[in-house]
Amino acid sequence: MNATGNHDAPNFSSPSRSEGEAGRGLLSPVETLKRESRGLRGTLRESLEDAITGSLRESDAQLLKFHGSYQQDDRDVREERRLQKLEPAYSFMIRTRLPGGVATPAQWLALDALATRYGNDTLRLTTRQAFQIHGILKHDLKPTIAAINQTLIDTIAACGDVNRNVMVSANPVESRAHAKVQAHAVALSEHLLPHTRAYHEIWLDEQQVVGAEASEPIYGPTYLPRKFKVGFAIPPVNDVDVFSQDLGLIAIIEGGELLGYNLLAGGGMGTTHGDARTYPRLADVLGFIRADQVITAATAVLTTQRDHGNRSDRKLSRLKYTIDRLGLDAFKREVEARLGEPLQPAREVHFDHNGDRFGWVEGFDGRWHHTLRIESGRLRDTGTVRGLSGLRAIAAEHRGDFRLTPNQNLVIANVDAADRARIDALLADHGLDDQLRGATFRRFALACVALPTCTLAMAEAERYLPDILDRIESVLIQHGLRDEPLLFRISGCPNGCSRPYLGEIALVGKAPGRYNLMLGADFEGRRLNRLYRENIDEAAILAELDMLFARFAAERAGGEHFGDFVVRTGIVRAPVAIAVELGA
Ligand code: SRM
Ligand code: SF4
Repeated sequence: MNATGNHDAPNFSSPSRSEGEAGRGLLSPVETLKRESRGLRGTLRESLEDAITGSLRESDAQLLKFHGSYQQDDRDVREERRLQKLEPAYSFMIRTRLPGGVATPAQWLALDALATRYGNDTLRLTTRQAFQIHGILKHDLKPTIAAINQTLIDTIAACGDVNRNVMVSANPVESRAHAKVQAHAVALSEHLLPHTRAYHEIWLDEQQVVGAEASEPIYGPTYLPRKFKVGFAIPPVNDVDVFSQDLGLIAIIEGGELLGYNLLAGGGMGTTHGDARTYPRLADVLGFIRADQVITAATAVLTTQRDHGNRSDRKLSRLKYTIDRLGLDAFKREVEARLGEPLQPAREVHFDHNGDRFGWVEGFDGRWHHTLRIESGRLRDTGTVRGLSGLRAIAAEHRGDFRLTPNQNLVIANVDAADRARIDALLADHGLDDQLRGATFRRFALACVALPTCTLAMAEAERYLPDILDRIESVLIQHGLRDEPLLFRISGCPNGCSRPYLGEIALVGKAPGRYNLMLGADFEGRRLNRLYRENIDEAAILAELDMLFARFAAERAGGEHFGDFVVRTGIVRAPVAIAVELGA
């Protein structure tokens, strides 16, 4: 074993040259790993059976992601354990695949039971409408994944260089077309699943069929160069932040009928501090497709990225960089060639906001939907707020379903009018009836997981959110801005899991207690923010916000949003807006 307690493993930081990738230089080591993994099997079985360590071989930890799980360790005790010459306190996070975030009460109850039995007594709702369970020990991974599958949810391709969880606008309130969009998302998610049976063999004890290793009709032997994300938006709500997706589809609905979608490509948030080659980017509008073209058009975009994406430098391998390298016109021509016909001109659309709408709303069919604010998407029982128990009690009686929102909140959906009072009572019993208290900006706040589980975190996010919200709230109140809707997002590193570059105010972790302060996105998810102050601590953040809120309160024009204000007044340089006016 090496110093971290892992088995001796290939060195994943040094690239190797491989055949068949002419013109792209050295292949990243992950490419070789995928190619040689025998359809994502690797030596995962052997790694799981090794009782000497709580970790997996490094190569298997990489492959595990394609099966929907990450190896992590408790970073709070990492140093202490190192001094004691103990291996890190390893555990695993499991992420579900859950297109559109729709789950039945039975599925909710099963996941809750697993989080309590094998996990850390919390359920985490993610920014991509999935569940995460943290803190699973190696020997419990297989029973947990098997049990998730028994609920008819799986974790295939929830992580890894494949299509990830497909997002859909969460609230089925206004539109009859919502169900059709949701069905498209499910169909696309299924269509883009890897074909390997590795998952079924390793976690569900399916017998391996001889010769079944090789065939991946869509992905090929090395899958995608990097993760690939799809989101379906239903205007006027841009809750999925459609411009941040590798592939965005904006539903075009007329007279209640779904006509098709505007097709977008090339969004992405992740950056690396100090590496100017990396940047957040908004997706470009490619054109309009008919509803019956969803699968072919999405496959055309995905396979263009498969064949043209950068496979040597993983920092530059997302679709956004491929488009910028090829040029948008060339990229679009390639997609059209694969689609077999030209894209039609994009249709005009309008978005109002990219947040959630809270409380009860009646849907078009007379059923009711209650959107519940869940801070950072973390459900746990603490003191008077018993989120896990409360939702368990509701799931035990609920006859509709649940919808996880892209903003880490939860819709208790499809409730009969007669059942509303009972749900309200259960929410109150568990301290969940007061989640919208305080200044308005609190309800829009997003925080990524960060410490202690995220291996990449440079600073706190989720655990810091309650404190920083309290402090920013005091400053807002001093300036009479208590009721100001304002998008605040925080992430523990520049990877951007809370989509911070679309926050009107965002903190991006640099080091413990230090953040980059970003300003100037809009309220609809159509404009990126800009760096305003680099690497500052809490005192400096609050001092800056104090000064900015004072100016905003005094100088704002009409009902102007804060993000628009800082751009109009030149406090930050005008960020890159959505360049193409949709439909123009
Ligand atoms: Fe993320 C990696 C958590 C949404 C960009 N993300 C991670 C990992 C797995 C860290 C790791 O690689 O070891 C984090 C696990 C933390 C933990 O302990 O749970 C992690 N990402 C999350 C979640 C749970 C954040 C949350 O608070 O909800 C979200 C899970 C989504 C899901 O259900 O699938 C999550 N991640 C996002 C988003 C937002 C989105 O997709 O809408 C982004 C920005 C959009 C994008 O991809 O451009 C995002 N995560 C990243 C990146 C940067 C990718 C890049 O292009 O550079 C990484 C690091 C990487 O891939 O190397 C990353
Ligand atoms: Fe971890 Fe960084 Fe993502 Fe936060 S933004 S969850 S710190 S990878």
